[in-house]
Parts: sequence; C-alpha cells; structure tokens
Amino acid sequence: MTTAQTFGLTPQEHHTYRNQGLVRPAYRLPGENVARLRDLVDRTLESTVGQPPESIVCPYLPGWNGLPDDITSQWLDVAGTPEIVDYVVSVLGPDVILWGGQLFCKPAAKGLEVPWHQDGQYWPIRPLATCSVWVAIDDVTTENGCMRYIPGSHRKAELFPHVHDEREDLVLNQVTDAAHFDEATARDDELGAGELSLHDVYLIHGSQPNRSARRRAGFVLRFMPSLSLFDRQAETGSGSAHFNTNFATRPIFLMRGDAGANTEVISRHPRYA
Ligand SMILES: O=C(O)CCC(=O)C(=O)O
Repeated sequence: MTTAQTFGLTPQEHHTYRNQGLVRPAYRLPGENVARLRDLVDRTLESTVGQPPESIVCPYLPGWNGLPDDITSQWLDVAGTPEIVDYVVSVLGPDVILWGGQLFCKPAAKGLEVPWHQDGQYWPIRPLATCSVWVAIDDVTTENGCMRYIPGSHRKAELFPHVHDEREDLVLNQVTDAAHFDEATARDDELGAGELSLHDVYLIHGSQPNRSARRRAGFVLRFMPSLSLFDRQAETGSGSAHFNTNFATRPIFLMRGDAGANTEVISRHPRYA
C-alpha cells in the first residue's frame, strides 16, 4: 500500500536542518497519542525491571528486552506514525528504512547522563546516513535533562575522534574528544510532550543527568535512506557498557519505497505492507 505524503519540512525547516543539524518541525502528536505513549512507557518499564530505562533498545522488536508482544507491536505501530515518516521522507527521500530506535527514559532524580557523542560512530550504515526522530513523551526541559546539541557540528560530515569513558553512570561510554567542539555553543532541545525533533547522524549531542523531580521520557527512531546499506558484516558495537547489540540479525523495516541492496532480515512495516 502506498501512502500519500501530507507532511514534510517547510523550506525554512529544511534550511535549519541543513545548517544546524537539528530541527523541531511545527507539529505535535495529538494528546490522545501522547497519553497512549505514556501508558506504553509505564507498561514497558514494568516489564524491563533491572534494565536501565535509558537504554531500552528497539522496544518494537518481538522477543527483545523481554517485552510481551502486545507491547512491542504498539511500539512498532508508533514507529510507523505517518506524519513522522512523512517528515523523514522529506529529509531522506522516498526510500526509507527504520533500522533502530530506543526508549530513553530518565527517571526523576536519578536519570543518567548521555555524554557528548556522534551517533554514526558505532553504526553499520554505509555510506553513513540517518535521520533520527526524537519524540518527546513527557515535557522535556533543561531541568529534567533534555537533549542538547552543538549547532552546525554535523556540517563537515566527519566523525571526530571519541574517547572511552568507563563511568557506569553514563548511557554511552564513547565521548567526543572535547578538542573538536566548543561546549559553550550548546543549545538545549526543549520539547513539549508530543513534539519532535529531527537530527543528523553527524551532529554532536548528549544530555545532562536528570536531577529533577520530573521524569524525562523520549522515544527516538532511526531512519536511513535505502540508498545506503545496513552492513550486517560491520564490526561495530553498541557504544554502551549497558547493552550489546547484534546488527547481523537485527530486523529492519521498509517504511516507504524500495529497499535497494538491503535484502536481509527486512520486511515491510505493517502500516505500509
Ligand atoms: O535522549 C537523549 O538524551 C540522547 C538521545 C541521543 O543520543 C540520540 O537520540 O541519539
């Protein structure tokens, strides 16, 4: 089934994405969808006790994270939200694959820091390309540890050296070498619940710990153009001491258009089958 595209970045929003590496489109998920997402987060956390809530990777995959199928299928449905996919198509072109995602839920008072990093550092996509969509499930602010980013740090399309940081209170353990950016230029990606931002694979970003009394939950979806290859042989890790990931067998989903050379462990997303 093909779906008519109705949403997409405006020329001004495209300009912001190209120049800053991150854009917040003028769109918000309806309140009932946000309420459903909050409920989904609660049920997901009840089923993943013992796992860091910041690192629930691909909650939409059956058999992963110990989640029951009725929960994974709801996350998969959210991942196929037509408005979100429309925005991604307007950035990446008509052939788009969902290859990853993560629930980043920072509990009140003890939510972990995400150190400065570039996502592409540990992703098996060649040529490297991904648009990540960060969907705010709670109101996310400076106070509860919203994402922050270095505007324009993606422009050279270059992966800067990363150093290993052993600390256990980090979501990721690879940190961009501080010589390659100026933290004083950082901007906060504050979002109301239901709002989203899109960011480029080369953007330097991270987030502070959540020391506030409010939870900060977001669901990030990773989309690649089918023109790139999801390289199942690549020797990359997860970038985190909290979890491993096996890219060789990870299921990926064609959202729109054609899969190109991506022929392994791929199926059409149920909304677009
Ligand atoms: O949610 C965060 O704090 C960090 C998110 C992030 O690193 C990402 O979406 O790539």
